[in-house]
Amino acid sequence: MIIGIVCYPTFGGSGVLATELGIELSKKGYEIHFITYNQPVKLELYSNKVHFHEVDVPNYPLFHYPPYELALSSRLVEMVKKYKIDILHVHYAIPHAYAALMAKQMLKESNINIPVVTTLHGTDITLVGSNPSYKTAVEFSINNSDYVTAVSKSLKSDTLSLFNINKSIEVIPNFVNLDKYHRKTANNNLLNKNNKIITHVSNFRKVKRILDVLEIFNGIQRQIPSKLLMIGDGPEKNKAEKKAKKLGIKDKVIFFGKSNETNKILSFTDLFLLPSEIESFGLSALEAMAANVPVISSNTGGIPEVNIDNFSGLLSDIGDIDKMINDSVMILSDDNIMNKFKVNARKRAENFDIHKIVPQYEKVYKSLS
Ligand code: GMT
Repeated sequence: MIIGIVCYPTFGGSGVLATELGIELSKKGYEIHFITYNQPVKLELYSNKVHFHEVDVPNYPLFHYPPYELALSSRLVEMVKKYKIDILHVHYAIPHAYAALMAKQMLKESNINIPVVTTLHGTDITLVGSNPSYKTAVEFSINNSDYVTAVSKSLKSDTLSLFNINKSIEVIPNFVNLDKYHRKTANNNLLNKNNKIITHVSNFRKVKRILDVLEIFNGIQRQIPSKLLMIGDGPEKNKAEKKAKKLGIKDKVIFFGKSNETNKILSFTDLFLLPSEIESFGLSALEAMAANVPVISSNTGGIPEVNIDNFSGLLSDIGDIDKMINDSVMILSDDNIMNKFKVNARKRAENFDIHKIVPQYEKVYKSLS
């Protein structure tokens, strides 16, 4: 089967997930065509089963906003015809599902009926998608896709309550490739072995509550020698750097920027922080758990479907910084407790093993072909 995958080519969870999905499908014999504006960051074109086709968006002085969805839908039509693509799987509704449906319409003129699978990831529904400027188009795109999946029960329920949906939505949770995550035995040169390592990974957007991450770490480091590793980049990074300075913990916080090697950083991490306001799933928490790292998170959206309270980590109300500090210190200060959480975190992550979840997508493709 030949599958076209449309996603954001960035470090965001939906792009990472779509890329890992394509790579895994190619290993299983599918021919995969990624169609997007840049080569996805996690994509290595090492196999003749994986292809990347760039979407070029020519600019023109008249355009205040270059029309990406127009260029994408045209490119999709061209690629479906050229490579005889059987199915388009689009990740993140805006504008991918809309562009794929336009391509589907155009292809009908050539008597090609291409099924469109849309996977909803999170803010395409909860934040951006439900904005009145986009809502009608997003609702149309969901209702007219041939198959719709959501990455958590919580996201499915948000979709049904925010939009007028007449389509069934299947929950297919995100997955992790457990083989990529191992504990590192040797100490990293960067870090003094007496320090506990606390890590946060995100796109540093407001919903991630980055300032809470720093407040929580501040509380931890007062009681336990530790360092905070901040992985990622985004609009709140400047504020976060200023906050670290203001709290007097600048020398204990390392901003790494975007990294393709989070698995290596997680391999020597002791605790992961994810105090988000909104989170449909929390792929970064799952990746931490795969590396035996307990997760201190907020109890919001799909997080409790991933991080089980008092098992793989501890959950708190959004913004309950004091509880998150106390929970972190409780885990970090007792080796027995820490080891129990570490083992449980990996055990919990095994439920989301790539080899268990990808067959669920294959079943969807087969039902449409
Ligand atoms: O909104 C984002 O933070 C980015 C977005 C993405 O597309 O990368 O993340 C969403 O999708 C991820 C993959 O399914 C989920 O793990 C994240 O929880 C979700 N983010 C939010 O809901 C805020």
